[in-house]
Amino acid sequence: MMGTHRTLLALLVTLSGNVALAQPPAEPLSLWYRQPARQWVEALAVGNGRLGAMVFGGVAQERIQLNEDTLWAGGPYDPANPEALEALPKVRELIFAGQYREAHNLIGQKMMAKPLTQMPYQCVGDLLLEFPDANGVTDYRRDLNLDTAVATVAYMIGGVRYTREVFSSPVDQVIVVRLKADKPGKVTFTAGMKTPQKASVTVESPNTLVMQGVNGASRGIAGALKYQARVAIAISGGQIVPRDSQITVTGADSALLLIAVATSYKSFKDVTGDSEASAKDAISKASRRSFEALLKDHVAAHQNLFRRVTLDLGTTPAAQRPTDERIRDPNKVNDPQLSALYFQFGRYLLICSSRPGCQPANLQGIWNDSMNPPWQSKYTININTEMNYWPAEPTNLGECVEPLVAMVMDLTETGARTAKTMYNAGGWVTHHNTDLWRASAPIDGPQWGMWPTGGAWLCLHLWDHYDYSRDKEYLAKVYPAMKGAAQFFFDTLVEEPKHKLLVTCPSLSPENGHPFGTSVCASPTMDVQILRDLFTNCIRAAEILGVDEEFRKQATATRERLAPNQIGRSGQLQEWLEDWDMKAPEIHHRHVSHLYGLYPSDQIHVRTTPDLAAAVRKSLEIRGDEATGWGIGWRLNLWARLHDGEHAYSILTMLLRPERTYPNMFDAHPQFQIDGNFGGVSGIGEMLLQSCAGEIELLPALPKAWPSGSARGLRARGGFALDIEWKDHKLVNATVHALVGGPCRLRYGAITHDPNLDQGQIARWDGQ
Ligand code: FUC
Repeated sequence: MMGTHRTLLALLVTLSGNVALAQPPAEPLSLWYRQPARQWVEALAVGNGRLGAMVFGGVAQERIQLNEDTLWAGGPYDPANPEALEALPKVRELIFAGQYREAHNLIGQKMMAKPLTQMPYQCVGDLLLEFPDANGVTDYRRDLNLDTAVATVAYMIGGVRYTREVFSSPVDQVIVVRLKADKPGKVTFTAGMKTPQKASVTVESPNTLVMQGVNGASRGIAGALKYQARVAIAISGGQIVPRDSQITVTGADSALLLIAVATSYKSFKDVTGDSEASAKDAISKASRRSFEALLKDHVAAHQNLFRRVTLDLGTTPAAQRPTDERIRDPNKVNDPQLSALYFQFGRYLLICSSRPGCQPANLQGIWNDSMNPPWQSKYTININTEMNYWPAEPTNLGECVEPLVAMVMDLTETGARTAKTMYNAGGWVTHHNTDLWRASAPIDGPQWGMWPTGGAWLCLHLWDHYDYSRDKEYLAKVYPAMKGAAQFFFDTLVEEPKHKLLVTCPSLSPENGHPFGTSVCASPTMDVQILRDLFTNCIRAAEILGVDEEFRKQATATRERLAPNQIGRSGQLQEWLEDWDMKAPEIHHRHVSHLYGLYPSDQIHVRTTPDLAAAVRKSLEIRGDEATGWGIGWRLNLWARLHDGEHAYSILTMLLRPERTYPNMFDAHPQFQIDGNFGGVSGIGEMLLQSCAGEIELLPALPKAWPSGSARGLRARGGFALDIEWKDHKLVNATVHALVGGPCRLRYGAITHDPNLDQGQIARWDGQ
């Protein structure tokens, strides 16, 4: 610790003397800094979807904080409360009688999950490298190259240039750290590990650190996972000496560290994996390969996804400055490249936290240094998990949705148990959160948890993946999950006495209290909108697959009996069945659930339903712009869908200020929550291209701040890829690539163009 402070001081003294300031990296899509990270939200994130690391870049001590995406607390469990079923009719009766608080209390007593909170996502621990030679540093720079997904630390001491490179390889399933110096025999360090887990650290002679342990219990659920982390060190030149639980390298020319981590998790119901064998296997395979070979495959795998989209919003001299200074600068109007960097950083984060075969990106993606992170860093599916995946299809990262789809498949199983236990219903249900163990019962308390529509919302992502790819084989695989979600609502929607509508009951408008002392109610607007999408997409899917005529009829008939979207007395879109909005206690609430109809859905649209779109605008004005990171992210997408580029842009600048973006570009809820990053990416995308309401609209919300630019490789529904280019605020060229072929309607302002393209065909249009 003292060492770190001394180094920092020496570094600052050197820098203030203005000697040898590091230059910006050659790759413009880089995050970079002239000092090491002092706190976690300054460290740089690498990841391969499963293995994550935060690189601090200290000179006396490097801290590489490690994560593995299945290291959560607890073990397989089923928290659904069997008392719920008996309480359900009474709860409904109380709600229909307007006795909301009484209904809330009964739900609290009888219907909530046991335990009341789900399991936390936890950290593996740290790899610590201590460097004895740390004084007189010049030219310090650390950076994260988004194009190669490599974090680099470089500095000079006494005429020697030291370099550290770190990446997490999706190909070799190891984190790779290479230390080198530009003079022979200069690499000297001691490696050790530490962890807050129940684990031991030993050395397997001569060159491997081994941490092995078990995950923790949480809220009465015993830990059921074993895990192992291994760090194998290979050197060229010099000496390697193991002692106790550390390994010292002296006088080497370079050192290569391979880090493997594995747990015994196989699935939400199977924890019989062999963590030691998996970790050993990854190390032994990667050890046979050179650094160059590991790097080459890693970069190729990353670029295969990352390079599909380029975005140019213009560049000013501000882009030359270190990333933390740019975020701190309140005058963002002259830094359009920062928005492009934020966009590409978000795509980078999705690639690094959600690759096929891994767990979906949780509230912190895969990056977490705590045993009990905020909201347990779970999957909060009343907005946050969905927001994580908003940019996936439009920014050409469809593969990254695979872990989410796999999680939904798991939830059809656990959620079927919850549907049966709590509601005696068929199909499956998930409430507002889930975790590694796919728990699906209502948690935390009635005002947050008593919301049955989480699984139905996730089904929108199942459909969207088809709609962007038009892959029928995939659709056939996910269709039963969509149908099961609909089945649950066929069985649980009840007739509301006043208007004879079919309603969800009990439910709530996510987390927002109405004027009667709780959020618990019947048929909040968001539920209706989600169910309308679910039924519509089920009907479309069944038609495409040519199946289930009866089911289609039932979905159509049920959809017709749902409540309509309603405009309230203040001209706003009503959040509830009744016009309660202006009397709700938190009028500026961060959630804007009832605006789901405009985004992510398109059942409300400025062209097809202008009155409802105007009501959404009114609701947004009443709600206000200020919110948590993801709250701002959602507002950004909504203002883009309202085609108000200036308002969308002003919201984007709110997201990019230091209150909502940490120095390492992680979103600040605060604390760190990754959804804001992803909401920001999709929002920037929505400003430039919208694929909804049957059209592909070009530059629908282009702000004055981006007069000229281009975006290549964006995707639209129907299997189209698009390149667009604009100059002096006007579209100059749009190129459409038909990946599957079919009709396509392009729109630029009031002008439309309807090319009918064969598969593989390319069409150009200048918007005239
Ligand atoms: C919901 C939000 C909170 C937070 C949490 C993870 O409960 O209301 O703001 O994002 O999820």
